[in-house]
Amino acid sequence: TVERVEYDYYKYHTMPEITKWMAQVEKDNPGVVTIVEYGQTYEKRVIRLLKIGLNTGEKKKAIWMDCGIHAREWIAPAFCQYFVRQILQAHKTDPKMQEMIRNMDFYVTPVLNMDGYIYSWKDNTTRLWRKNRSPGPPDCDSYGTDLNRNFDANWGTLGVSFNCSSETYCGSQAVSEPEAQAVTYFVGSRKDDFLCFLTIHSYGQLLLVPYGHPNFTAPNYKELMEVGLGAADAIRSVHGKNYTVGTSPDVLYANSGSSRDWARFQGIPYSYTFELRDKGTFGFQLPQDQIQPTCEEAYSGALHIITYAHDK
Ligand code: ING
Ligand code: ZN
Repeated sequence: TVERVEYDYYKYHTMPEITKWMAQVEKDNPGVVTIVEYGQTYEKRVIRLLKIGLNTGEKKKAIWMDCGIHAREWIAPAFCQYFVRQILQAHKTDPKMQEMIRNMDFYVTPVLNMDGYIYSWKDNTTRLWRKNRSPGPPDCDSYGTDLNRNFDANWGTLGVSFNCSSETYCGSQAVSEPEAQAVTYFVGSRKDDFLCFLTIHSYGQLLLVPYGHPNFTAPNYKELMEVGLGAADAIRSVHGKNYTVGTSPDVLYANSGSSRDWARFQGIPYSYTFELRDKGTFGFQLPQDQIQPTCEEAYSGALHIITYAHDK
């Protein structure tokens, strides 16, 4: 027998380590976890998610979670991995999680922007890379499109740049980027199944609801706020951290082309952006000793939203 080393969920992991971890999770949980390949990055890496759910033969509802759409936000992939471990652990003992995993499939992408994530691990000068790694228009001397400005939701209107070297470059057209295409096709082709669309970022300690464009209001805006405020209460109860809930124009500034807005426009009712710790002390370079508390509180917030959506 081979002795197995425990995976350390309270460290940041490289892309090869995360890919290996995904394969191990699938192997360790037959009948519950399946790896699904649903696209390719610009640099031709296969984009994978973990599908967590029991095959009951019935039509099931679904939960979406993606992490690492922005390369430098390392706490986000760490959270997706923690989230997967927690729901699998809870599934063994907790009747409520057993019920939810019977009724719903959880689709979790630990790292959506794999090219950017790998680039952010390259050296000290690339650690704060945000965008993907596509080369942009022919006359561009920089790289990368902001994937969270590239979705087909009021694309190219507010809080974006058309300068290809900008951090918020929205791309040459809506959904020009293969990573945004992968999410658009996968979720779009099953949009009636999805109850929740949770997209995980850092930093700022925010829970953002649709829409990023001030001319649009979600039909269930009041409910999104109430559920979001409940999630913020749940988060606060774990380690006392305050998360602010609202639309991005209300909380900070307007933006367009986000995956959260796109998902709500598709009819997915509970669509949220999580901005995890902190509020700027360490920013994107959150120390590893904050991974555990950050994940614990965010788990409690995510579960609040997911449980509400399931029970409704
Ligand atoms: N923030 C998100 C971004 O795409 C956002 C969400 C938008 C926050 C607008 C506030 C205002 O920019 C990060 N950190 O990526
Ligand atoms: Zn982000």
